[in-house]
Amino acid sequence: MTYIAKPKLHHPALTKNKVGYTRRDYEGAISTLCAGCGHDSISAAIVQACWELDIEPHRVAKLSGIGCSSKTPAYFLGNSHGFNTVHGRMPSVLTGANLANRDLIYLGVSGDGDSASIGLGQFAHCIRRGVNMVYIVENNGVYGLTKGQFSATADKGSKSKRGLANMEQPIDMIELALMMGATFVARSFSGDKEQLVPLIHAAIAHQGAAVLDVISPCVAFNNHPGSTKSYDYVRQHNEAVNRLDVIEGRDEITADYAPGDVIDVTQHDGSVLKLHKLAPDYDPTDRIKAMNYLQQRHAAGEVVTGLLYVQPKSADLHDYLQTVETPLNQLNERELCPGSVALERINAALR
Ligand SMILES: Cc1ncc(C[n+]2csc(CCOP(=O)(O)OP(=O)(O)O)c2C)c(N)n1
Ligand code: SF4
Ligand SMILES: [Mg+2]
Repeated sequence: MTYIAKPKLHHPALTKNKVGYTRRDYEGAISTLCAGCGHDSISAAIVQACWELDIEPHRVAKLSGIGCSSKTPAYFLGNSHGFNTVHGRMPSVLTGANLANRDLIYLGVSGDGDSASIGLGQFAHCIRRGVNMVYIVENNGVYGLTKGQFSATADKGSKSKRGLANMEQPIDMIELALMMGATFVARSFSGDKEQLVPLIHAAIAHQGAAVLDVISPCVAFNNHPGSTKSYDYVRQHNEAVNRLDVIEGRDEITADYAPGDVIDVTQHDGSVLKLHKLAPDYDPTDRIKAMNYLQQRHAAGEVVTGLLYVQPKSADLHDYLQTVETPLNQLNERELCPGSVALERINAALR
């Protein structure tokens, strides 16, 4: 059974957000993933972030490919739009949907197999096009759904459950996202909700391609000694460069920071990212330095997490294509069809 609906009845005393929904209104069906799977914690973080952001569920479109990770949209935002695509093809379906209706919030959820193997080209191209989306890679280093083969993000030398060492070079989704021009890039850990929820907040508020690589241990096939994607390994090697508070235009700033400890980044929608620095020299607005830093720390066996890069004055695919403000799917026939006189003029110009 892959889809078990939750009871519809809610306790009348549940707290509602500003748009009148309880947290439960952002949940989905009961998860059928293995107990302890990191992906379930990411679903819970998405529910939390959308509820806290007062997003009306019908304003979100969640899209995924194939894999345990790609099954998770069934387990959150049960009242949102959803599209489960063919393996590795989520980015192109998301791009098409975004072009047709720019008014929705696009949430792409994928796995390291879905995005770093069969869907690698799609991953790269939707980022370089600047599609306005939050792209979450639920990264466990294996193909969980097909019983734990190494994926392309598995570190060289890391061990499989049966003790075999991976001999191939890993693909780092963050470095690739930076190289492809993503304007918001972050890494987190499914076991660190305090870090993950604000990052999802900030990524949703960001206009442009936002990529979140979330290390999400697979308890069935990749949570043993020798794995670099296990709960123990990530807890022991997690090097967070910053902690994030997202201050919405309407929120009061309550956090107290020592001067010089915090970088303020104002995003397109007016939200302010208050980045509490943990690595004093890390500058999340310098793409090249971020890439160098990530490579150095990765070579030392560390998992760098936090908001790794943000371009505050970002643009998206609609800006590049200069599309109209009205979503294309709301234009009427008169607006879409210029008429025979205009067509004749265009044809004449081409003769
Ligand atoms: C075209 C195609 N090729 C191969 C498969 C088999 N397959 C299903 S899921 C998967 C990989 C899933 O790995 P990942 O995206 O990392 O998800 P996880 O299960 O680890 O969350 C593969 C290879 C498929 N379903 N379709
Ligand atoms: S096989 Fe792994 S990835 Fe799939 S549900 Fe189980 S723990 Fe999660
Ligand atoms: Mg995987």
